[in-house]
Amino acid sequence: MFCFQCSESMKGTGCTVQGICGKEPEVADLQDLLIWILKGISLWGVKAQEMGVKDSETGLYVAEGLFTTITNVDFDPESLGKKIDRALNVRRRIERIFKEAYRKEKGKEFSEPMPEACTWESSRGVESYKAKGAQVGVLDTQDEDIRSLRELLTYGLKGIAAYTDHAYILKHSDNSILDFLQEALASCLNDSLTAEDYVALVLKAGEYAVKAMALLDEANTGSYGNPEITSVYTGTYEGPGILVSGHDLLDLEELLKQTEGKGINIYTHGEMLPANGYPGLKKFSHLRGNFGTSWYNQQKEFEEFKGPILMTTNCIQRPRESYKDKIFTTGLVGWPEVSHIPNRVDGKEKDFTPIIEKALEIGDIGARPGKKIVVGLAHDQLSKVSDKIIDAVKTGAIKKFVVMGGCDGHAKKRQYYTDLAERLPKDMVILTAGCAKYRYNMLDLGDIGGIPRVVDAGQCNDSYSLVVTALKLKEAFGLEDINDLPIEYDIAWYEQKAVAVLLALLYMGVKGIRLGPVLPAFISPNVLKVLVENFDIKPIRTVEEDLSEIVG
Ligand code: FSO
Ligand code: SF4
Repeated sequence: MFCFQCSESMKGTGCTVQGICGKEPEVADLQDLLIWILKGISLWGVKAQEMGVKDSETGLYVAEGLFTTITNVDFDPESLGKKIDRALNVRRRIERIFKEAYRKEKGKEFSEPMPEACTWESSRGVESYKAKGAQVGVLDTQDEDIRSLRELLTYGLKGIAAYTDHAYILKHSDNSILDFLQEALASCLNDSLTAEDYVALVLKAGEYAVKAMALLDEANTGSYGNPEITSVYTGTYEGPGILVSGHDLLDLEELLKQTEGKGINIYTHGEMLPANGYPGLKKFSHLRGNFGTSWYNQQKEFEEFKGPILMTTNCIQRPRESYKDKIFTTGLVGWPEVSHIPNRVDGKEKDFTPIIEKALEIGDIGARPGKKIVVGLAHDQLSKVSDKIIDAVKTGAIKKFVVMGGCDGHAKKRQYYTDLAERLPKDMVILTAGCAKYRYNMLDLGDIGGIPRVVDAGQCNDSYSLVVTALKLKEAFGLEDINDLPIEYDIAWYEQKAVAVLLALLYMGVKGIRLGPVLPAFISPNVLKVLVENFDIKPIRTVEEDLSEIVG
C-alpha cells in the first residue's frame, strides 16, 4: 500500500505498511482499485457527454465512490468489494450508452483504443481486486510533479464529491459538478497532459468546490432553515441517549423523528454539533445538545458515553471492544463487524430500529454536567448583524478577523491553534467552520459588542459561509481585492474535504494562507514552489512568530 492523502501520513511521507488511521493494506488496495475504475467510468462518461448524453446516475456513483475513499470513511473490505462490483457495472453501462450514441451519430462502431482502467475485467472477486489495486495506486504515476498534481486534484475532487453527495441526498442537484468530477478524474488517465494543464484543473476544482459548498448550503438551509444563534449544552441528561456523529443532517432528522416520544435523548458529536442551530432540527425537543469534541477523541468519548453511537460519515476510528457492540455505521461508512443501518429504499426513511432498541436496552446514561457553547453564526445570521460588524471594523473595535477553520487531528502541534486563539488580541475575531474549532470553542474568549470572538459558521462545508461573509465585507468597504480585507487565514487540515476548501480559497484569489499542522506530503517541492509563488502559501510557524505577523 501507499497512501499520503491526509495530514497524519507515516513520517510525513506516506503510509506503506498500515495506515495511521487504521487502514489495512488490503483496504488501501481496494480503495486504489475503486479510484482507478472511477477514472475509467469517468472517461466513458466524458465521451458520452461529448455525444450529448445526459446521465446523472453515472456522475452520482462517481461522487459516492470518491467519498467512500476519503480518510476514515470505509474500512470494510467486504463493502468495498461490493462497491467495486457496482463500479464495474456502472462502467459497463456508461460504455454501452456511449457506444450506442456514437454509432447513432457517426454511423459506425467506436474502435479507438482506451486505457486499461476503461476495460479491465475480473470475474474472480475480491482477491483479484486486491491484486490489481496493488498495481494501480498513487505510485503508478512515475513523474513526481505530475503525481503530486494528480493527487492534489483527486483529493480536492473527493471533498467536492462529499459535499455534492450530501446535497443530492437532500434532493438538491447541480449536474455541472458531477460532469466536472468526471472531466477531472478522466484527465488523470491522460499521459499527454502537462503540469500546467493539471494546475489549471486544480484551480478549476477550486471553482467547483465553491459551487459544491454553495449547493450544500442551499440544500441544508432549504431543508432545515437558516441556522440561528443557539447556545448548546455539552453535558448529558438522565435517561436513554443516542450520540450522532458525522455530517449527514438527514440521518439525524430521521433518527429524531423515529425516536420522538420514546424517552430517548439525542446528542450530537463532532461535526454534527452545528445541527443544533437549524430550526428544522432544533424543533425536536429531544435533541438535547452535544457530547464530546472532535473525531480524534472519539475512542475515549464513545467509551465514556453510555448509550449507542451512530456514525453517519467520517471520521470513524477503530472501535474499541468496550463499545464495538453499540456503535452503528450508516451511509458510506463501514467498519468490519460493526452493525450497519442500510440505505433508504424507494424513497422511504432509513430504519433506525436497531440503534433505538439498543438505546432502550442500555437505558439511563446518567446526567453529566457540561458547558454551553454558541453555534449557528452562518452567513444569514451574520448578515443580520452586518451593520454592527462593519461599524465595529470602522471604529477599530474589531481590528482583524482570523479564519481558523478546517479539521482537528492528533498532532501535538495542533496545540498551536489553542495557544493562538488564547493569545490573539481581544480586538480580533476568529471565524471558524469544521472540527478545527474544538481546539478553542470551549475557551471563554468573550465578545466584542455582542459579537462572539469565536464565530462558528458550522461544518467544514460551511466555510462557504465565511466566503460569503468575506465577499460581503469586501463589497461594504468598496474594496477591489479580497486580500485588502482585514482577514488572516490560518487553516488547519486533516483530510480531503479540507483540500477542497483550500482549493476554493485559492480559486477566490486568497493569498498568504498559513497551513498547518504540516504541509501535505503529496505536494512535491516543485508544486510547492508554484503554490508559494502564486499564492504565498506558508506553513504555520511558532505561535509567537505568526502572532507578530498577524498583529503587525
Ligand atoms: Fe472534521 Fe473528519 Fe468536517 Fe473532516 S470530522 S475532519 S474536514 O471529516 O469533514 O471537519
Ligand atoms: Fe495514512 Fe492518512 Fe492514508 Fe490513513 S488516510 S493511510 S493515515 S495517509
